[in-house]
Amino acid sequence: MLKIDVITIFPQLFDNILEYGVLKESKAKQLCEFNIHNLRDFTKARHKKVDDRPFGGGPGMVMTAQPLDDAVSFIKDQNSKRNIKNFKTILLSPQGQKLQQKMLRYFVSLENIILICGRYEGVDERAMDLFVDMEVSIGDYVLTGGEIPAMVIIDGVIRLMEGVVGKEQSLENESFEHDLLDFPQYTRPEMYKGLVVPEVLLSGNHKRIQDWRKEKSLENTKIKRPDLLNKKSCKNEQ
Ligand code: 4FV
Repeated sequence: MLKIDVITIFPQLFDNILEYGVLKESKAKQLCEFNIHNLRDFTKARHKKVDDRPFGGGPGMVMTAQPLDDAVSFIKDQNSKRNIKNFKTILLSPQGQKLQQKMLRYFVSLENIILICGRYEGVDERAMDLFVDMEVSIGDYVLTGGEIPAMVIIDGVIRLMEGVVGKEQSLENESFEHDLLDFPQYTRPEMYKGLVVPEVLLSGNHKRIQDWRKEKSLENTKIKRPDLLNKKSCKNEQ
C-alpha cells in the first residue's frame, strides 16, 4: 500500500480528490493512505507565517525553509515509527524533471511519497539541499501553486495501484506504456451521423483487430507525437 503525504497551505483543496471515480474506489478498498498536512501548523514564525521577502530584492515572496523542514521531519518520524523506509520527498516546481508515465510507475513502487506544494515565487533553495529528493514539473508553464500538480501525480499514481483499475490488461496497452499513443476507440451506435465504425472492429477476428490497433497506434504516434518514436528508436538501439 502506498502512503501519500501532501504538504500545503491549502489542505482543503484536497478534500474531494478521493471522493470520485477510480480514486474513490482506491479509498474504499483502502489501497492507499492519504495524509494532508497544513504547512502553517509547522511554522515557528508569528502569525503562522510561512513566507518572507526574497534576499536580493525582487517581486513576490519566498517560502521559508523552517516550516517545510519541520513538516517533512514530522512525516519522516512517522515513517520510522512504522518502519517505512522506501520513500521520496518531491517538490512540485517548474524547475523539476518533466513528469512522465515511467516516473509514475516508479512512485507507485515506493512505500511513501511526500509531495511539497510550492506557492508564491517558490521555496528557499536550502530546502533542496536539506530535504528535497526530487523536483518534478508537470509542464513548462507557471501555475499559482503546486497543489494541482500534486493532484496530477496522485491521480496518475493511484490508478496504477494493483486492484484500482479493473482488468490489469487495460493498463498494459495504454498510451505511453510502450512510448506509443493509444489506438482509436469506438462504441455504439455502429453508425453515427453517417460515420461508421471501422468494419474490422465488428469482425470478431481478434488477430485482425489487434493488428489494426497496432497499426493505428503507430499511425497516431507518427502524426501526433513523432518525438515519441525517436525516443522509442533510441531505446531499441540501447
Ligand atoms: C509547477 C509546474 C508550477 C510556480 C510558482 C507554484 C508554481 C508557484 N509545479 N509543475 N509547472 N508551480 O507552476 O509543478 O510557487
